[in-house]
Amino acid sequence: MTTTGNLDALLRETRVFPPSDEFRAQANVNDERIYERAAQDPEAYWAEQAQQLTWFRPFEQILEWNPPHAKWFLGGTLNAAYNAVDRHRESHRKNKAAILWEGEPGDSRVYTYDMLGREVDRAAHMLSRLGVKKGDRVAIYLPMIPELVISMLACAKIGAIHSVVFAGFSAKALRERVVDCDAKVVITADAGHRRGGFIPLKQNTDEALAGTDVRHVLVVQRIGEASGAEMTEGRDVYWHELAKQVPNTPYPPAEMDAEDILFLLYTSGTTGKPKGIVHSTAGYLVGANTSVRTVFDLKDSDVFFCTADIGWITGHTYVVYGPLSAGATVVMYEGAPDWPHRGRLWELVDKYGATIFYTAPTLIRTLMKWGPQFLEPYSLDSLRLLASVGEPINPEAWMWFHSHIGKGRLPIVDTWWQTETGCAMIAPLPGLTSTKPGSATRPVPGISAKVVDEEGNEVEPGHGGYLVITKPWPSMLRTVWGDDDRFRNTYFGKFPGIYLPGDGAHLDEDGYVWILGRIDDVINVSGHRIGTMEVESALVDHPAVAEAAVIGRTHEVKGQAITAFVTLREGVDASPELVTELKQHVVEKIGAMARPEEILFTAELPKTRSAKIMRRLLRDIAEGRVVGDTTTLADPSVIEQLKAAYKDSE
Ligand code: 7RM
Repeated sequence: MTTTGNLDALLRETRVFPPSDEFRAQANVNDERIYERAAQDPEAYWAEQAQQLTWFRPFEQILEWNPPHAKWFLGGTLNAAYNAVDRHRESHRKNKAAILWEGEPGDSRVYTYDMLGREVDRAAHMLSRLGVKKGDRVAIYLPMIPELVISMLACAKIGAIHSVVFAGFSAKALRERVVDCDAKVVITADAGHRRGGFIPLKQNTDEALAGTDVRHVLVVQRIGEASGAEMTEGRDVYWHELAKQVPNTPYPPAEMDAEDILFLLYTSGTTGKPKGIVHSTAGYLVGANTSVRTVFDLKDSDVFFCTADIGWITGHTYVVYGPLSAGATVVMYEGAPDWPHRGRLWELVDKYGATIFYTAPTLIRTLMKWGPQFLEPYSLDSLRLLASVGEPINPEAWMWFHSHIGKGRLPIVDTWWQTETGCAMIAPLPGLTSTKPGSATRPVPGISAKVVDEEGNEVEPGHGGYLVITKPWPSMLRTVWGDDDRFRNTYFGKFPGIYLPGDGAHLDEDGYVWILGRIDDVINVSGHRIGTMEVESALVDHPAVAEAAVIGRTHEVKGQAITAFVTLREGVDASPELVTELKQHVVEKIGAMARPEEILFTAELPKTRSAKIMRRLLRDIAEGRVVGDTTTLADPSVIEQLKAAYKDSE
């Protein structure tokens, strides 16, 4: 397996940061024996954690494992919205802030648990009025506004399955996701704010839905007339208008089976078609709830600020289900981190007194690029814990986060996990674990992660291999929507009964895990996973393009940037205009985050004899390395041509 060129530098990292006595003393978890206890009997550990939820009917069996299919908490019934909101309305938290929301233009709203609960009830009545029933799919294509959370919880309350589609996705991407899960209703906004401009969400939705079976579109008015949104009679209805037509009464929570599906979330794979990752109600919620209490040390007094968009799994778990199920207060921000100024996030930390701040390495690298002077006006004194997710955090970025945001005193939890795992899997426990900049440290209690070689044998400390999870865990994906074979092959095909995340990892001498990135071709741009095939398909869709290969190359800020190698059809001439047009085409087909950083025209692509494109060689070229093994290459002269083309482009 290839590893990144940074590995040697990474492993020279010798700094170790033990928890402070002060942090340790107050931590939710500060007894080392938790690891051993959980390892000896993981089922008992998870059953104990499950007691933190409110069950309508207690479960009778903890686990049924028919690899690769797991069922957790069998016989139990519950409701996710009841656990995230209503149970707090019946407690001392009734009038506690659940959501502190800030809009991009600076408008703000506060929802207490009681207020949030009333909105969720109203939205559940609205969806029900639109014909949504238990088990139906509802696609949610909204910006980071409170109605996004309300919509998700309203689905959960009814027992409908939500499928949130990131508002940065294009009409085509939305259509594909809506069609795949056969959504009955789509919830969107007239438009969304983005850096002072608008994202035409309703217009995209109209384009996406042409010819589909979607019955209704529920439209939140975020912008108003300036959005230019048009309503289709009989299909579309404004949220605020329907809200007036439904009863202002509690909506009874659907009694869901532990294994009923809570949501789908589409994620890029190595083939063009995104996978609808299926999450269960109880297992997912137990995972989310446990991890906020253990990894994030969440207390009743905390204000949790996770900067991820809810369109990604991090937002699902750490803006919505984790902190709300634990009765915390969350900060939710609609806009870009540098809009209208570079201090925006720190202004929000101070304004709302955020205590836990969770972000991605790409943001930290951007902050590093800007330099620390924009932090000067802010105290950041409310913060007590920092966290990172989405890609490997390089030690320099870790140290910058530690010194400039953490003022040298806050713990940092680097959390490795995936859409498929539901919650953090490899991460420190901040009251116990000594951290090393760049390492996610070790598996959390109840998770058995290992690093294995090609044959599936555990590697010795000091070696690398495939990261695997050897035992089922509550918040694991249950299947891929409509494609159980794909679930089986992708995740359990290599080592039977053992989950393969698709990341490479190195185990150091202390048994700490260092994640090396994807072993397949999925590209990670600023924490957004993008499949090479998705981008290639979008390029080839353009009439000028014959063939395309895209790769992720190391990028200082985004983690990875997309380089596309394109072969044009005969008779088409390469030009700077065409480069612009192709980039725009990808944006239209997939979304702005998939825009290639550079496009190189080439007469040939390097291919194996069985005609598979060798992306590994393209990565070598794009990163200026000595080109690796070319023995399987059909036409070795291609490499020289490509190198010349790449040089010309610089
Ligand atoms: C939560 C999330 C998953 C992929 C995963 C890794 C990479 C995520 C870390 C990380 C190193 C981390 N879900 N990844 N977290 N790599 N250290 N702390 O990002 O489904 O969108 O992506 O992201 O490659 O497989 S995801």
